[in-house]
Amino acid sequence: MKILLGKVKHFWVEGVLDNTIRRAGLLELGKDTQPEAVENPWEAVLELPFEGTKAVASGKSISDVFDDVERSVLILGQPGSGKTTTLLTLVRELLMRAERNPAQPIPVVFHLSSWVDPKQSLDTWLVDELSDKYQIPKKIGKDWLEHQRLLLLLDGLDEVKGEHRATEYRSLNPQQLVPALELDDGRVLTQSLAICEYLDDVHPSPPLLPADPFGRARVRAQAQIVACDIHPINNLRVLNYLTGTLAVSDDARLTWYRHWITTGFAAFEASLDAPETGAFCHGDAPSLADICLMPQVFNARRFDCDLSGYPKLLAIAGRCDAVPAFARAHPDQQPDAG
Ligand SMILES: N[C@@H](CCC(=O)N[C@@H](CS)C(=O)NCC(=O)O)C(=O)O
Repeated sequence: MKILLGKVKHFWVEGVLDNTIRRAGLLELGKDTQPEAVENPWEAVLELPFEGTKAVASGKSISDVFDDVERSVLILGQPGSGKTTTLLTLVRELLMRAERNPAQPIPVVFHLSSWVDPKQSLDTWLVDELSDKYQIPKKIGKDWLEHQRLLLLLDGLDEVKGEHRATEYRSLNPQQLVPALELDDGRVLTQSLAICEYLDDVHPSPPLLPADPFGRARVRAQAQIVACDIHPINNLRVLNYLTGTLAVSDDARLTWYRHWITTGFAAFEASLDAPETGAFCHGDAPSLADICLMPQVFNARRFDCDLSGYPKLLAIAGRCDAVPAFARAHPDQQPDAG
């Protein structure tokens, strides 16, 4: 482990980072100093799940920020804006920690540009890189990865081909659609309704479906108005097919979108005119029906659909908005959702 630490330090910190800083220093000669431009050279803003965007306190070290975000961070910026320098500054601080305390994982830098074989999994590529670039025997590299002895720092994400990312995901979901749920044992489930029912089976409290057969069928029917009759025909690939292959205008595409939302919502609103409706779609607790309804209300608002004809549906959406679990699942709180 000490040898690996030395290699990371020698190559990345002394070889790349220190040289970059030296070169930047030379280029700066003869220029005015602008302390405000370098006060936080690596990042000014953090996006945290559940908390949205936050300014980074000035003077805070990147390793402290890294700890604050539970050691999982994606550094974003335009090409040339200093992502690699930021990453390597983090490496330097983490190396110092690992030198002081051998129980700390060793930070290791990998450059994703060499991950070119679409059939190769990320794990296999990491083991190969540890062997090729750091001369760590594959058996040992695999063991360190499995036992989380390494802190993986991946540079060059922009250079990974979309095709490769797609191929990786295809192994999880051959349909190439989200969501896919990978279980702890590696098995994968797809299709959101199937995933929700699975989660309901394994975490029965609070229930997503009522106990009585009629109630279960009613909630499933409401969920399916959205999941089977609105969503599939308004999905991104369908919209792209309309404007791409069929050369439909943007206006016509919007008309299409709004038409299927309002047709579905009219049916949903009618379904709420029933004694089983309570504060939520079925009774007084959220169910699978509310879970399916809410993202569609978000979509409808995003596409400026006129929702004035669906007062019951909107009242329920307002109550869902006040439930913390819905707030946490809101698309604004999902930085990786495109
Ligand atoms: N019936 C599938 C549909 C999945 C689906 O279409 N997901 C959307 C995101 S909500 C997607 O991946 N769209 C990408 C596309 O249309 O290309 C399910 O319920 O899981």
